[in-house]
Amino acid sequence: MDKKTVLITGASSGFGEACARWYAVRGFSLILSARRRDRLERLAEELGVPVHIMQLDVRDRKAVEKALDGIPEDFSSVDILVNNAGLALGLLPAHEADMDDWEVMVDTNIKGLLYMTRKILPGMTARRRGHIVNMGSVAGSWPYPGGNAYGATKAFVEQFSRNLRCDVQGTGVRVTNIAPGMAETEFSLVRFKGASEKASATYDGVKALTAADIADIVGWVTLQPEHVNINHLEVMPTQQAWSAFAVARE
Ligand code: NDP
Ligand code: 8X3
Repeated sequence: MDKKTVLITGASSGFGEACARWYAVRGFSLILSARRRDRLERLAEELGVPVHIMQLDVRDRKAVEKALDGIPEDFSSVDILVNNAGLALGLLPAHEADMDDWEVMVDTNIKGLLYMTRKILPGMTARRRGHIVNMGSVAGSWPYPGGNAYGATKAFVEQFSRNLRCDVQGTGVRVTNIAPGMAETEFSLVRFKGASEKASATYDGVKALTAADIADIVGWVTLQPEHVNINHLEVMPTQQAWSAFAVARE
């Protein structure tokens, strides 16, 4: 197999950073993107493989297009796109939720993922190879109180991934939706807007998934033989499962 190039969004933390480490150990060239350039630079220094940094807010369509048009020649054939940048904001019921939070989630988890995909995909179909890994969530399939807009953005990611597969069928391009459950990263710190005690309480008494667990899965999915497409992969900590229907009794 030729040396490949992986573009990872949200590489400054959590799953994205762990994916960068996973691919670097295996000698891949990396394009790492996030808003926090300092973190990307520190990570790049550690990795020991060619890295192109793109400081980018995925919500900014023009910035995404400019950054992707400006990828240096050595990195320009993206073999794997890990559409990972994303977030949840808040856990309030829909009738109390903050509209600004909803907009940020839609703009990041849905529109940002669309901007990246639409720019990268034509190169993949032209080369007749490539793999798009979208970071969904269990929240995209399973409802929970306060999951409202966040879960809906991840349901979008799941269905968009399936629809993408239909469109690229016959081109050799693969598409996978990864749907993790509870994983301890900066996710809850972001969701609870810096309230660190509340964030860490999310994981009390649970051996949650780690970012490295998810990176192993993303890496494994993309290193399958080219005739194998994993469509959807859901993973939870062993201690997490679904719950019964809730009934509001009189
Ligand atoms: P982290 O908060 O640790 O990482 C999120 C990453 O997304 C950061 O690198 C952040 O970088 C980046 N990001 C957020 N907003 C933007 C933006 N507007 N533009 C560019 N980059 C952005 O969380 P996780 O690693 O846990 O989350 C990664 C993905 O996994 C998300 O899509 C999340 O929804 C999903 N997920 C997480 C689960 C969990 O329990 N942890 C479970 C299921 C799915 P920066 O702030 O520097 O821009
Ligand atoms: C993150 C997992 O259960 O907090 O997508 O929504 S959950």
